[in-house]
Amino acid sequence: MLEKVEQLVEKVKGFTPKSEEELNNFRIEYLGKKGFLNNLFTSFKEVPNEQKKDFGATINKLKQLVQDKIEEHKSSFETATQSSKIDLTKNIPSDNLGSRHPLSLIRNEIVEIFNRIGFTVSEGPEIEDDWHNFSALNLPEEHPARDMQDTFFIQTNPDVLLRTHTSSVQVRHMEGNQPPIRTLSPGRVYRNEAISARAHCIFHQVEGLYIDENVSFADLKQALLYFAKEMFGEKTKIRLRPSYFPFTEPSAEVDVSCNICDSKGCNVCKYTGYLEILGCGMVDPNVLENCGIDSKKYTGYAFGMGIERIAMLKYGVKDLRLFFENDVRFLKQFDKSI
Ligand code: 2NL
Repeated sequence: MLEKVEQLVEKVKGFTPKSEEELNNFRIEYLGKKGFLNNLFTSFKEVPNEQKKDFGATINKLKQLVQDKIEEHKSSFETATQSSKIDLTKNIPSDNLGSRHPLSLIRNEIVEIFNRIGFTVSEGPEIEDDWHNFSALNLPEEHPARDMQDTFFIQTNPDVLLRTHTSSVQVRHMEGNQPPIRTLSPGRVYRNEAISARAHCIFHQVEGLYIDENVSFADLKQALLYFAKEMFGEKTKIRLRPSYFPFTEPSAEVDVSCNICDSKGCNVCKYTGYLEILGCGMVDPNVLENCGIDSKKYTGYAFGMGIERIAMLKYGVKDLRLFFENDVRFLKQFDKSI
């Protein structure tokens, strides 16, 4: 009899359930009403008195072992069943996801539009030297943009500054590549300006540059008309006004028809029917020569626009400072894709 109980002890020790069901059967087999332990306790009466002590101790040991076994494996099956209940294909709630910044959305849109006519993005440093930011671009020594008042210089070295436009990236691109060149340089730029609803000391630009043989002002106009229609709608018209930039000749400022009032005049376009969106021109031959490009063989056009300005027009944002405050209630209104 005692031998039989000891055999059961060994059996329990070696038992490892592979499933919850197996563990459950094990529990019933040992601890159930008609299980081994109940039967053993019943037959306890029949055990001779001198063996009762050993017999009792062994049954108790067996019972303890069975309970420990159940306890040990119960928890592992519980966690397994819990994780198998998690639906890994289920969509997670989207409420706490971030959204793309409106300036990034506009930049991406501009980049995509120009990608479609062969422009590719080039990038460059935000900390620049005088050559790439000013001299190569035909900016004369006495030009106000070079003034301490307008440019952030790093420490006291006048040759280390924060770029005031992304033209510096295009200068670098021309220095390293020969035409045909079709490049787009989006990026952050810095100007020492008082912060207001219309100006900020940090803002964002996209500049474009196209250089090849026989590039004309008509090519520029056509590319910008295509851009305006893609960005503001098929019905959009453009208007070019003569202007001046040190790095282009001739130069122009470009307006798009106001699609809020259908060019009839409203407070957004200040009753002019048009909104200014960018500056452009034919690259000055001096700039081409400064960058190692033969100005007798090649001509090119360039343009530059402020991303904040386009975003304000497109989204009807009245104060530019909102783009820099990163208030999620503001930011969440723009990106509907995530
Ligand atoms: C504006 C006007 C402009 C350019 C940028 C450029 C670049 C090179 C050579 C010549 Cl490398 N021009 N860029 C030309 C005309 C206007 O930007 O209002 N930007 C916000």
